Amino acid sequence: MSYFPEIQTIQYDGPQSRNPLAFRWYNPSELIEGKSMKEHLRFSIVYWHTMRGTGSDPFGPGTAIRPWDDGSNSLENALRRVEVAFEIFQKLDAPYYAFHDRDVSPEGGSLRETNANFDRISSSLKEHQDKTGVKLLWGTANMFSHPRFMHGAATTCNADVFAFAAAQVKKCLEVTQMLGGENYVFWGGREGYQCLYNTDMKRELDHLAKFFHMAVDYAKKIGFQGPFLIEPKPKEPTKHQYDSDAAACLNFLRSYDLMPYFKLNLETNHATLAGHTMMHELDYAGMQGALGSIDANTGDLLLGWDTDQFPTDYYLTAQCMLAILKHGGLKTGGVNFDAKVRRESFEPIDLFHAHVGGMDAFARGLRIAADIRREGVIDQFVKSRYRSWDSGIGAEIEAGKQNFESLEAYMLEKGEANANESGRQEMLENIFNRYI
Ligand code: XUL
Ligand code: CO
Repeated sequence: MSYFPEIQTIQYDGPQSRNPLAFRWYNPSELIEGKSMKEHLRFSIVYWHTMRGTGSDPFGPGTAIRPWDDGSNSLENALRRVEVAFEIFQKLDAPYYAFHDRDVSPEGGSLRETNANFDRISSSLKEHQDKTGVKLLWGTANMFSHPRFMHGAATTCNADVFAFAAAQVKKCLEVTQMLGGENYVFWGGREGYQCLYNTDMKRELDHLAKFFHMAVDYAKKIGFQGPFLIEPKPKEPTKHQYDSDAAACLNFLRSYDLMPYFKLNLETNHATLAGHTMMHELDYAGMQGALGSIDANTGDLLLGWDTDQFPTDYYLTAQCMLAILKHGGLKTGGVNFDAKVRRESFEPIDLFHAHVGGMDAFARGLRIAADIRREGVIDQFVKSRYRSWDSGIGAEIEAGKQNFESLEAYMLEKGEANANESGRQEMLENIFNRYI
């Protein structure tokens, strides 16, 4: 049975295509820098927005029409969603998907019942994966929606809630492994604070680290190979999120000896909420060997919250792909569309338009980034800009052969530093434009 009989599997149709449901740039088997576009981009569709998003906002209920969903919490409804989801994944030719435990399976009256629901649904997910070849990019536990997590999950003041969260992650890790998930993600939705007057920050962060070490120990025990990924985000829902940006996450991970087990899952809209560009976050994580995966979306510069829009801007996607290629590409990670259709785009077909556009924008970004790298003009400029470090005094400083006294002697002798050169920002921005 098909839920979208009028939609065929989306095909590559070339840049001249006028078919809104065709790829103009994403040609999965085409080689770029010796690797297929499919392997570079590793597209993934999220269960939460695509299958569970209703279009509700703080001012009104959902608007989305989803004929297959009866709105109930029943297992039958959840199982029907699995069928629909895999038809969407397949028709979009997306190799991966990602979920929170509670997106796919309903919470029961007790943890035991909740876990039984999850077992039932995950065996259906497994069947559908096997049948279609669609794979799980990552799993994660939703430890932010249920009221029990009001004070946090791993950083809660309530030890019992910590225990509940541990049990939940244990189960979700087992299911992720059973489904062949290639990563496991932590986004600390409630791991932060609203007010320091009532918060023991040190204790909360110690507990967060303890929680992650328990996850590492359990992963080792069951043989889960994939990296853990932390997803930085500075605000929403709490006033201060502990995992606020790439630098804060890496500082935390390093302080608590967690660096070997964790990488980052960077999200564009989270980067902008943190006051950074996505390119900055990617480059920062990449230079520390911690670039794991990306949640591909975009914010709205006129709105100060996490709007999770589909990415359509070639500058943005080219910058992302340039940074990703620079750091060796996505290994176990992927381009995961943590993005939702607008409340006004309430018809099922909008889900297809949204993903086709996002996939094509990233494919175009990959092509642009590869063109920029092939000609190497920007790389050469950067290399030349730092050439004073390649020999002479610069090379000696880098090699640790100089100190304050020797540098003072050097400068006293010389009298003045060599002249500066222009940073040529405008020229470089113009050069970037050549490839767009
Ligand atoms: C929240 C967000 C999450 C994570 C997974 O802003 O991005 O959906 O991606 O928990
Ligand atoms: Co996300």
